[in-house]
Amino acid sequence: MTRPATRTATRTATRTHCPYCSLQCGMTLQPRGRTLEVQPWAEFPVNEGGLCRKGWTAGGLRGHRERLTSPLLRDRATGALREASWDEALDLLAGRLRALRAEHGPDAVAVFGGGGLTNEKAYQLGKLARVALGTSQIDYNGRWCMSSAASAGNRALGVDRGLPFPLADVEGTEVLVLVGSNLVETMPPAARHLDRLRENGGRVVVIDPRRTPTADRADLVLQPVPGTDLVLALGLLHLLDAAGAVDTAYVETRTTGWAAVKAAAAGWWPERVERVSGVPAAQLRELADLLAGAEKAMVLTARGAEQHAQGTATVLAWIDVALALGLPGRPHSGWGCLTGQGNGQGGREHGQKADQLPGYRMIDDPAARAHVAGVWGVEPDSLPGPGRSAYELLEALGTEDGAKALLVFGSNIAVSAPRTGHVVPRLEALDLLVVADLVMSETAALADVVLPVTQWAEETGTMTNLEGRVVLRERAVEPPAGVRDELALIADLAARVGSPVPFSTEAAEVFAELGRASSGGRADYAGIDHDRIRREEGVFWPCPSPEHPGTPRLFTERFAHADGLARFVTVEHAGPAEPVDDAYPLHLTTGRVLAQYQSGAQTRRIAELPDDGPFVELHPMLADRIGAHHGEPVVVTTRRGELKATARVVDTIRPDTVFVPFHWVGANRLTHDALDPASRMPEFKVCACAVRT
Ligand SMILES: Nc1nc2c(c(=O)[nH]1)N[C@H]1C(S)=C(S)[C@@H](COP(=O)(O)OP(=O)(O)OC[C@H]3O[C@@H](n4cnc5c(=O)[nH]c(N)nc54)[C@H](O)[C@@H]3O)O[C@H]1N2
Ligand SMILES: Nc1nc2c(c(=O)[nH]1)N[C@H]1C(S)=C(S)[C@@H](COP(=O)(O)OP(=O)(O)OC[C@H]3O[C@@H](n4cnc5c(=O)[nH]c(N)nc54)[C@H](O)[C@@H]3O)O[C@H]1N2
Ligand code: SF4
Ligand SMILES: [Mo]
Repeated sequence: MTRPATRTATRTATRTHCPYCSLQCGMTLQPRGRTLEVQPWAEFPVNEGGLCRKGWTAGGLRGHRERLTSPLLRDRATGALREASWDEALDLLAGRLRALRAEHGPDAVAVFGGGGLTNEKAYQLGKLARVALGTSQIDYNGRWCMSSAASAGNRALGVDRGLPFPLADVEGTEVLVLVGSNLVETMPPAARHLDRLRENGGRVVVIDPRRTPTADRADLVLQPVPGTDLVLALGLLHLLDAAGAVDTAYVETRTTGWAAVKAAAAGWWPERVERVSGVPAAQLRELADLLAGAEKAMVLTARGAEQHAQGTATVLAWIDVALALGLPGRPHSGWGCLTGQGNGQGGREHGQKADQLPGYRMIDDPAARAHVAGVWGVEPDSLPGPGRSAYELLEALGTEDGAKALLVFGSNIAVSAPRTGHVVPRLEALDLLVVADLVMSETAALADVVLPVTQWAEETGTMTNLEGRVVLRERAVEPPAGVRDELALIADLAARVGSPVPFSTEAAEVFAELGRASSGGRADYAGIDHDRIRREEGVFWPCPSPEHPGTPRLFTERFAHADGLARFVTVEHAGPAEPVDDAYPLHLTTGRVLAQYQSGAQTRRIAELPDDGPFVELHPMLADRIGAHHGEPVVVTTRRGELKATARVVDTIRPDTVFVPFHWVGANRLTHDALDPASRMPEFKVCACAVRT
């Protein structure tokens, strides 16, 4: 037998991918005693051996003293968590789940998943909910991530895949517009592609209320008031149309709906855009000129534009810009979304989302139900219908018609959910909270049952990166004693709650089943298997058969709607759900810093990563007005709560806006829970606040 291509010369070194973000940087792991040494994997095309600080230090959770290594049960008498055997924990858990289901019906049990889980885990979790528990109540943290881009992509282009081209394609474009992305800090190795784009003579444009390290690499920086990106897009459409820069041949042959968008954009002349967005009309004209003069251009949106109550509309407006210029499907051109979590893409395709079955099939579609039920070996009628979106699911917990038990796999809700002051009491109101995690996250600390599971280097599974490239994470080391493989845990739990069908525990087998379930669906993985990924270093979906080469680039001939045409969608600006006023005169926005990941559950435990939060970024003019000093505490308040944090006085932020990273407990006590009507995305990126010393 030939040695698999992904093995390196050293027998114990394993080629795999980073445990964190959607870039899924290739890396090589070398076990060293109790830790894991991370080494480059130079040939992997997305990062070419480069990693960010989080990637280089990712081995630190291996053998970490805070790693969970025994199931824990909450002792009713003392209220404290105590160690238990796996059998005791799972027996108790299954017994209580069965009892709750018998008393209140199957929807009494809810499941909350994560975009960091492998495709195999995400698929099994959806099956656990729909088949073993029979509940409709499942959703996941990806709803808070790229759901607005997903709903906009589906609506306009007929499919939802983060990037419709390999990331390296950006190097060949002439103008790259980043709308609400701080790529240099959130996907640092991707910065090499920006640098090459500029070396090739291309321009980078960054739209962000803060002048970020990404903006430092840009040729043009627009700093809008948070929540006004939609208006910028309408203003651009206005200018492009007036300049005769609309690609009429493309619009006529490949799209529908332009006339209505053109009419709507007519009302958004640059000075009106400036009044709403704060972006000088001259800057908008400069951007319009850049785009009008380019053959090839790309618009990439990220959370800054998407995490709004108008997130879907905002992305649609930017897709309108891309379509007007005839970009999607053209080489080195188009619109894409920079997805976030390691498996943000695959995690939403295979059944964790409240309204979806594997393969990106809709759960209310009878043909989709029949197909997936066939693969699962159950009756289509036995499958529940659509459930609630992430925030709505949490908001209903413990209420009359909400779930009484919640199983959390791969999310630290107590920190990362919007309006945690409202969500944490919902978690506390549950009869039963179960958390599977690697560490005692803030959510696990609230649980009645804590289940310690394997992490990335201790298990095999696939991830789908931001490009739609399915990659393989290989098991590199044995898990610590006491920790359970998560696929085995899900299978065991399914059996104990009386699943009518068995669950496989082998990742390759689960992936093959996922392939069958996805076959013929929008995200078709049927032609992909673990060995093929090893040989080809990633395969792009859709890939319907083993002979199919995979699809690195979408839309070259047609869009994914039945008629092959893209849809212009007319949208109107409504503004943030909570406008500023005299009591709360500032815009609060939230986001990330380079050295921390998400709720911080993992990265705050890595000693080499700076843990210097929480902090509040504010402009010197604002600091002067309220008497705040750099490095000293300030208090941020909103109608929902307050946070005391260290002031960082920086002239890179708008004077009317403050920024708080959400990696530390408390940021989300402040955030608003307004949801986008289509995607159910919470408005993480803007609400009204006040700051005092
Ligand atoms: N270091 C690090 N990297 C990560 C993560 C992490 O936690 N830490 N998480 C990963 C995940 S899950 C995700 S989703 C991605 C997110 O990646 P990004 O979207 O790049 O990250 P954010 O910091 O959330 O937001 C990006 C920028 O949006 C800006 N912004 C705020 N409000 C607005 C607005 O109204 N309009 C515009 N145009 N911009 C606005 C913020 O100032 C911020 O600089 O990062 C991934 N990579
Ligand atoms: N204010 C504000 N809030 C936000 C955002 C924002 O920009 N601003 N962004 C939102 C976005 S984009 C996202 S993606 C969410 C993310 O927020 P969370 O869902 O809280 O993300 P993580 O901190 O990555 O949580 C993952 C948890 O799962 C554990 N874990 C890791 N791997 C595994 C595994 O394989 N199995 C199991 N069972 N557990 C595992 C980790 O230890 C950690 O406790 O936050 C959202 N919240
Ligand atoms: S950019 Fe993302 S995938 Fe790459 S090393 Fe950093 S966290 Fe890991
Ligand atoms: Mo995310």
